[in-house]
Amino acid sequence: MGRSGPGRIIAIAFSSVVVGVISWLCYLAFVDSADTPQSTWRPMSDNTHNIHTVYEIVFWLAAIVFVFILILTLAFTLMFREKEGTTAQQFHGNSKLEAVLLAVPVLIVVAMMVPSFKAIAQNTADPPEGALEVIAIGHQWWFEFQYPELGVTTANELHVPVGRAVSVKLKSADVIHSFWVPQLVGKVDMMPGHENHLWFTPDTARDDAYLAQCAEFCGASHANMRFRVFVDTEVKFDAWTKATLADAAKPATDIVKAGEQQFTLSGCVGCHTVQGNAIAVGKLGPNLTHVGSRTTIASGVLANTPDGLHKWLSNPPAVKPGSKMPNLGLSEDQIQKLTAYLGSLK
Ligand code: HEC
Ligand SMILES: [Cu+2]
Repeated sequence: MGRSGPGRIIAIAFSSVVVGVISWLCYLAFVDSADTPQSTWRPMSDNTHNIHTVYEIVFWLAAIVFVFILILTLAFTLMFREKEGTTAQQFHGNSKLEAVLLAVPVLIVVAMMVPSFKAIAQNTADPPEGALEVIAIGHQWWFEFQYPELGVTTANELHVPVGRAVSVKLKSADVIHSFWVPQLVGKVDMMPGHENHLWFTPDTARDDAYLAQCAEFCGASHANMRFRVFVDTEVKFDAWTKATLADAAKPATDIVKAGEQQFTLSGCVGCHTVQGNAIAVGKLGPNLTHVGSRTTIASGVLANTPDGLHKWLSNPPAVKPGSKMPNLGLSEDQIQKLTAYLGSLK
């Protein structure tokens, strides 16, 4: 049998210190990651608060079990190791211990189950009256957003007002995608031929976007399928809605005018809609009516700058493998004109 008295105390103390150091290092790594833009430890809506409450309970219960089991494993290894004069022995039949070993895990499971069921009920309940309706459609590899109530269609950047519930219908134009905004809501699959739903009420308006992405493998550029959610003040959201409903800006300079012509000549109009341009009614790619007012292009992969546009137009599949926008073999001159035109579409 194992050693007694001081030997045991030393073994337990030593194990506690070792496990304490390991846990502390884990904790430091965790604290470091908690403030990253997609960290679920910073919930910013009712939906993610509900999820986070469960997550925290499970996390800390698991942390206690982790530390406790690790200390015992290490301490017992030291205490009951074979030494000269001692031999290992088995014992069995300790009803009290067995009862405890059964009761504790059951209590832990119940402690996780009750809040889980509550959160599931809250997050899958019907959205509140007066929620803003949005239809989100997953495409390989970008997101389309329609607001039926406002008559707005846009892509890759979702604007919502703070404090109002947003009810999202999820669809797909091709394969299965998944809608995930770690700090606001998710994740729920976007299925072809089947409509899913989710809703959330963002609680904090801010200028920085909430980063989001497809969370279901959907092909070559799945990792390049991101989107951004802007939670605006009511005033800002109304201004955005108004600006987005308006037709595209009319060309004001020669190069922009040349760009608009190039947009037709290069066949861009067949895949892209530009509201106010009677022949630009394509639906295969994102609506470009106000592309100039988005912060990024190609579903969050490039900054929306002349450089970014240049890179995209030079060779889309080089930026996003498998891109459904082909390399159109544009000349430098054509790219310059198109970049000026797209930049003017505020
Ligand atoms: C065959 C259809 C097709 C044609 C033709 C086409 N595009 Fe696209 N375009 C797409 C698709 C699809 C995307 C989305 C790609 C992605 O993000 O994966 C896209 C994305 C874009 C974007 C980024 C939009 C955003 O909000 O992220 C711009 C800008 C753009 N196209 C401009 C053009 C221009 C300019 C032309 C003409 C020279 C053109 N496209 C021709 C299909 C097309
Ligand atoms: Cu995906």
